Amino acid sequence: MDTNIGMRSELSRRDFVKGCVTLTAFMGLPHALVGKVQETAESDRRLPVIWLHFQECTGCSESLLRSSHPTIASLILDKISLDYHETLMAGSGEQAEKSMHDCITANKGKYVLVVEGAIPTAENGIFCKVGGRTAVDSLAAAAKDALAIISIGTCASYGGIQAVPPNPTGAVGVGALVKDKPIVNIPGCPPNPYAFLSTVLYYLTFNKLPALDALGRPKFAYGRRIHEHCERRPHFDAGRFARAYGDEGHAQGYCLYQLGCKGPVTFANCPVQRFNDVGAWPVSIGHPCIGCTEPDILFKTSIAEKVQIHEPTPFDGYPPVDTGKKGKGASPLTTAVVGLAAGVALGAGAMMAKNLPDSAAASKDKKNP
Ligand code: FSX
Ligand code: SF4
Ligand code: F3S
Repeated sequence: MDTNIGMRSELSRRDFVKGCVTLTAFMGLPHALVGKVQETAESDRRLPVIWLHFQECTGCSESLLRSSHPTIASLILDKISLDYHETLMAGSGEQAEKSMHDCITANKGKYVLVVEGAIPTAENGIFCKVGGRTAVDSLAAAAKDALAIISIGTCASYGGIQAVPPNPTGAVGVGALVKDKPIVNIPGCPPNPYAFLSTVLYYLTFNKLPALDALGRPKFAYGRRIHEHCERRPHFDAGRFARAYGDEGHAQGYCLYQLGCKGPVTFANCPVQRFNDVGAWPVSIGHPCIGCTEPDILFKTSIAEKVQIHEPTPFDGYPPVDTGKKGKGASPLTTAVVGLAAGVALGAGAMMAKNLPDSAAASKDKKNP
């Protein structure tokens, strides 16, 4: 199946270079590497991809198809040869099965397996069968000769909604079953498509997978907490909160912490990368982050439940503080504390301390000189 939905040749040179610059920055790479990324984007090399679907809502594929930034999407989709994708391919039945078999045989050790959805393991895996095979068997067969696996979405990464207790189908993520292949998790329900697309481009550019965190997520996309770069953070630090949907604070765009926002404990780049290229992300439209990239939070903690903040992290939008010592700017934490202190000076910080859970308030007090 050909996925050349937007050929590079259709892009102006200017848009092409602009797309390469954006992607280089998105991958957290220095500007000096733009040329290398550009070289990859211009090469004829394409990565064979087999894409399996198990227990899920297909939102991850939907989100990828809706990547509405034509320059960037076309730059990367041009680099993928999507040889098997159960919901997009025109073929079905035996023809589809043959297509997967042919791709595996022709590309042994050279294709990337993308898995979308959780894998049910209870009762010999009978809860999900495709082509007469259980998801457990299909995954094992396609994983065997794969170069690497990308688990797209929280379902494939950690089990997602299917794995919520009591988890009747015994749903698990790919990493619980496949132990002998490199696995990159791209969680989110659904994830930002550019985290997936950039992982593919990173591999094609450097011939290796990007650095991962302890939960198997690319650090370039999941290296920081939402709370560190949320546009409502100055309201948090100043103690201005929405306390009910539709109240004055909500209408004013105040911090959503009191409504259960999980931003302080959720690692993702949503406030920076945003969705659908229209500048929106959950918090910007007034809904608390529900921690959709976190295996122990999504659907396991009530949306309204307030999180404990054990490690207060600074907002990256504050300007550096001049300490008067040459060459030694203040640490980012200091800038956060200064921001917090400003709130206290205005009397708002006291309100915040009163309304935060005890440990959060204590933790902030401890850091506050
Ligand atoms: Fe899961 Fe993908 Fe949530 Fe859906 O298919 S991560 S249910 S939005 O999108 O796997
Ligand atoms: Fe933003 Fe949520 Fe943090 Fe408030 S608690 S600053 S809304 S991430
Ligand atoms: Fe998910 Fe929170 Fe981002 S809910 S989409 S990680 S803002």
